[in-house]
Amino acid sequence: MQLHEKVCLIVPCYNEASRLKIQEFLKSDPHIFFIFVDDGSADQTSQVLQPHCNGRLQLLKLETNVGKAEAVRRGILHFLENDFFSGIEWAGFWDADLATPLSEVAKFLHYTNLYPDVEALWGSRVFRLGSRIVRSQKRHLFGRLFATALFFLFRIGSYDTQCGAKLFRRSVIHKAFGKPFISRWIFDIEILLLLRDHEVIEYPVSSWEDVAGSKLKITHQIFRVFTDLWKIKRQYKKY
Ligand SMILES: Nc1nc2c(ncn2[C@@H]2O[C@H](COP(=O)(O)OP(=O)(O)OP(=O)(O)O)[C@@H](O)[C@H]2O)c(=O)[nH]1
Ligand SMILES: [Mg+2]
Repeated sequence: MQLHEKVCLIVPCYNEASRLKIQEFLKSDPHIFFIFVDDGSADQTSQVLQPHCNGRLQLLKLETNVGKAEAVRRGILHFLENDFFSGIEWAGFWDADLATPLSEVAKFLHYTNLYPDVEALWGSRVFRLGSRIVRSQKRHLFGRLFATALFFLFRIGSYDTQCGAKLFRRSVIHKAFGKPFISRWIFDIEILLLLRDHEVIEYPVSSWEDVAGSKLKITHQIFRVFTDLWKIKRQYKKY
């Protein structure tokens, strides 16, 4: 499937030098633009990216590590503030490991034919006939428990809030990304709460594969996730 309009993807990168499949980005549909955000990596991430970043691929280098949420937000603000991207209607974020392949971008946008007023397209890892989702049982189970908890806590009826592939229409970007997030990893929930009155559609990705080298150890982050949930619940009361 081919793309018929331009889209800009923010790719947060933290110590991704050995995982970045730079050729995949280079050979992707020319309608896709990339802003790689090197989030204070201690490895060669910037050196790997730099030689390729001049037009369609760009590099934003942060001196210190600020976490995925803030790195994505800085990349999105760069998109909004830079005239180079002014003709692009859709922007979003995409995990650097390409667990969601770039061939999915066109399929995401194809959804706008079904939902012409949609303002955010939310990748979702649904096991279904016709999809290929390769994910560990532990992570799948954690995801189901998490989604259930979110429904009870916030009445959010999303199947999967945490897939690292999401697109937003320019009109909602400021509302979603204008202010720093409270949480480091589960900022996706904050976005859903901020966009509660907007049309957000879950797109069940047709391909997703867990890529080795994850920086997120669920067992290490679980306490952080719970405290962030509590902070979000308190802060976003009015939503
Ligand atoms: N900016 C920033 N990005 C990070 C950090 N840790 C991870 N990332 C990026 O966040 C994205 C997702 O990280 P992964 O390590 O692939 O996370 P994961 O455990 O695979 O998560 P799932 O794909 O949801 O299972 C990648 O693009 C990482 O480079 C961090 O501390 N800061
Ligand atoms: Mg990953």
